[in-house]
Amino acid sequence: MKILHTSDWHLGHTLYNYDRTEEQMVMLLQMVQIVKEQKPDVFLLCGDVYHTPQPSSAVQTMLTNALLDIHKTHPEMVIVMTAGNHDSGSRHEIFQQPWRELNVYAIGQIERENPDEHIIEVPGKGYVIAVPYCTERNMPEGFFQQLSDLVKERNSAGLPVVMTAHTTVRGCDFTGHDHATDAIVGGIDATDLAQMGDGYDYLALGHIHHGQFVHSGKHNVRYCGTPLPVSFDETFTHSVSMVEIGSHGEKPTVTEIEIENPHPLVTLPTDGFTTWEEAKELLVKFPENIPAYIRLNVEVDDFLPLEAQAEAQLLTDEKQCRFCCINARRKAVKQAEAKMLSVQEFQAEEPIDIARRYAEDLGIDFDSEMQSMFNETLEQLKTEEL
Ligand SMILES: [Mn+2]
Repeated sequence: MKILHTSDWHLGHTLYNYDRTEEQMVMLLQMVQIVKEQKPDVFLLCGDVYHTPQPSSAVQTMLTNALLDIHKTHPEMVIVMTAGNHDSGSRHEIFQQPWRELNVYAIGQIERENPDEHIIEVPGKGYVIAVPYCTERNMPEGFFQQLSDLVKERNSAGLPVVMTAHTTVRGCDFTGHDHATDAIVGGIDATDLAQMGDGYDYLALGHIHHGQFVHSGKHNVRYCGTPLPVSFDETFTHSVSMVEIGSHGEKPTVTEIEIENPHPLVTLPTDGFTTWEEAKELLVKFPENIPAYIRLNVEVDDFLPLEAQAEAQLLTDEKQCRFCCINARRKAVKQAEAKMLSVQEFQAEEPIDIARRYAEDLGIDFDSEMQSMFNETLEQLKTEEL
C-alpha cells in the first residue's frame, strides 16, 4: 500500500494580517502534482485542515476545489481527512455523505459507540484507522487498541494497517512551536505512544509542525510536518511523506517530498540578533524582487524607538517583501546591575536575602545587629502564625 502522508495545512492562516491565499493555492497545486506522479492508494490529511474552526467561505471553497482536483487526478485513491485541534470536529463532518461519493472520508469526531466509523478498508490494499484530534482526556481508555483489534479480526489477508492521530506524542521535538503553545503541546495534553496500542504498521501523525520520526524502536511513527510554515520559527524544510508498506508486519519505507513556498519566511539577520541601525541596513540591502515575509531580530539597550515599525515598513514599501515584525531582545544586564527578580526567583529567595536587598536599595548597612533583629522578628511572626 502506498500512502501520501500530509497534515496541518492550516488553510486560511494569515501572517501578521497578510493574506496567504496565493501560497496556499501553490501548495495545493503541488499536492495535485505529487498525486499525479506518485499515484498513491491512500491520501492522508491528518488534521488542522483549516487554521480556524470557522473559516471564510473563500477558504472553504479553496479546500473543496483542491480536494476535487486531487480526487479527479487519481479517482481510485482513497482520501482520508481528519479534524485537528484547529478544526471544528462537527463542521468537518457536514459534507461527510457527499464526500463519500468522491472517495473522501471526512472524520471529525471520536465515535465511542460506533468505532467502525474510524475504520476504512482500502479494497485489496489495506486498512486505515482514522482518528481525529485526541488527548489523553477525551480518548476512551484503550480505544486505539480496540480499533486495531477490530481490524485484526478482518485482516485475514495480512494487508498493511495505517493509523492516524492528531496529537502530541511524548518525547517529540517541538521546534517551530512558540513558547506559549509549548506548555500545551508538550505538557498535559501529550499522549504516551503506548496508548496507541499495537497493530498498526505505520502511525501517521499530525499536530507537531516539524516533520520527524518519533522514537518507537520500529521507525514507523511519524509526523510529516506542515507543508507551509505557520511561524517564523519553523526554519526547517517543509514536505509531505510518501510511505510504502509491503504487507502487515513489514517495515515501511518513507520518502520526503519537499513543498516549495513562493513566499519564504525570512528572519534578518539569519543568525542571532543585531542592532536596530544594522537591522535597518539589512532591510535596505534586501533584494527588491524576493516576495518573502520579513522578521527582524533586534537587540536593544532599553527600548526600540517608537517609530521603529513604521520605519521598517517604509524601508520595504518599494520592495516585493512583506515586513512583519520586530523581535526585540534586551541586552543581557550584568549581574551586579541586575536588581529585578522574576516571581519564581523571588519565591525561591530566603526572607533574610530579600531584606538584605531591600536594605541595599535604601543604602542601609545590613550589619550583624540588624540581621539578628530581623531573625528575631521573623521567629516571633512564625510563632504568632502557629
Ligand atoms: Mn497544526
